[in-house]
Amino acid sequence: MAHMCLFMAPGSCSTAANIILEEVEEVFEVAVINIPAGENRRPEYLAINPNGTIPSLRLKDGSVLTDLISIAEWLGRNCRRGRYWPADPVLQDRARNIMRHVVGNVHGQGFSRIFVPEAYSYDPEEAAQTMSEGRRIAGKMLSEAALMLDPEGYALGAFSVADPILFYVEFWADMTDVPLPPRLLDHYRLMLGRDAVYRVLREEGYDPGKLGKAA
Ligand SMILES: N[C@@H](CCC(=O)N[C@@H](CS)C(=O)NCC(=O)O)C(=O)O
Repeated sequence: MAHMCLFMAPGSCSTAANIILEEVEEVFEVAVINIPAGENRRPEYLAINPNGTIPSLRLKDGSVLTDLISIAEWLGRNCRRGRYWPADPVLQDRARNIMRHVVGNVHGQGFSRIFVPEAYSYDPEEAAQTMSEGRRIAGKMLSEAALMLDPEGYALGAFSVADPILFYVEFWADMTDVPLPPRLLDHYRLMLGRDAVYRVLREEGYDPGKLGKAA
């Protein structure tokens, strides 16, 4: 049977899916999609994921998951006997709320404005203003995220798939000098200490030793 295949771009939100696949110890293939070159809008990729977004995860049976949160939850539930997806419905609810807040608000409202200001205005002169608005929103949404976590350690106490989801926006904050609230800086550093995170960052072209320094 074929291995799973992750369609990804280094340093993008697919880093979270890459980390989860490593954490659950799945053997998987990687297909790099070059977003600046428009590969995500080519017919070959749209046939895999009609949204043209990454990540996508092709499962062993050939079916494809096209949404980061679905990918995280599916891997958490179905790999390593579900050890990284909580059994308690209240914790599942918290995990989904954290993941939705990260993807929809921290990323979708904040970092998207920083990384793709042109998606918000056709006027190039407005780009700087859009990016600065993105930094403000990302900071506010990160502060809200901090309140959703357990007081210390991983987001839900024990490690779960919600943690790599939180990690990718903490990583982006580090890369763009958006200050992290203390609770998230602690979480980010905890994640940087995990072997799977170290391996994925190296594979994606980053030096983990240089990360997590900002106070
Ligand atoms: N709702 C999607 C959004 C993922 C997303 O925004 N991915 C970005 C990269 S971080 C992307 O594919 N951007 C290219 C585009 O939207 O054209 C998900 O959660 O999987």
